[in-house]
Amino acid sequence: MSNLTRLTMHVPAFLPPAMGPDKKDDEGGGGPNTGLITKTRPKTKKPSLYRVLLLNDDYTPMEFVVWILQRFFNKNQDDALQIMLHVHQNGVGVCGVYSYEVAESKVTEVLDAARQNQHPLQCTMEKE
Ligand code: TYC
Repeated sequence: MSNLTRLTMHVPAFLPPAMGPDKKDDEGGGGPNTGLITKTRPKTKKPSLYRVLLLNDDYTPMEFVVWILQRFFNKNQDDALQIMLHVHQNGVGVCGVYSYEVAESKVTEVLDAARQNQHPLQCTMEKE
């Protein structure tokens, strides 16, 4: 815990109605001049991100992998070709980085398309 966090922990979230009639509190909540300090920090937790990975195999045609990258990962022809060749040469490569729900959906779409076309292409996700 940071020293700043330790210090601010002792500041109560709500203070008693000690303000004079003409002092402004933060609007919202109970309306103006209720005496309640209603300034809050909205909780804005960033979603965790997940890399969607393509795995190499010996059978899936290169053109199919390039099509997958264009169709599901919005890559242009050049980027798709580069990523496909990277996977072909290194065994694995990143197609994109997404929230959990979107990454999961991309993996499902790729696996469904591969299965429909009888290719053994594998796709998975990992936390960034
Ligand atoms: N290695 C495959 C071939 O030579 C091509 C390929 C590339 C397959 C990327 C899968 O994720 C992959 N036809």
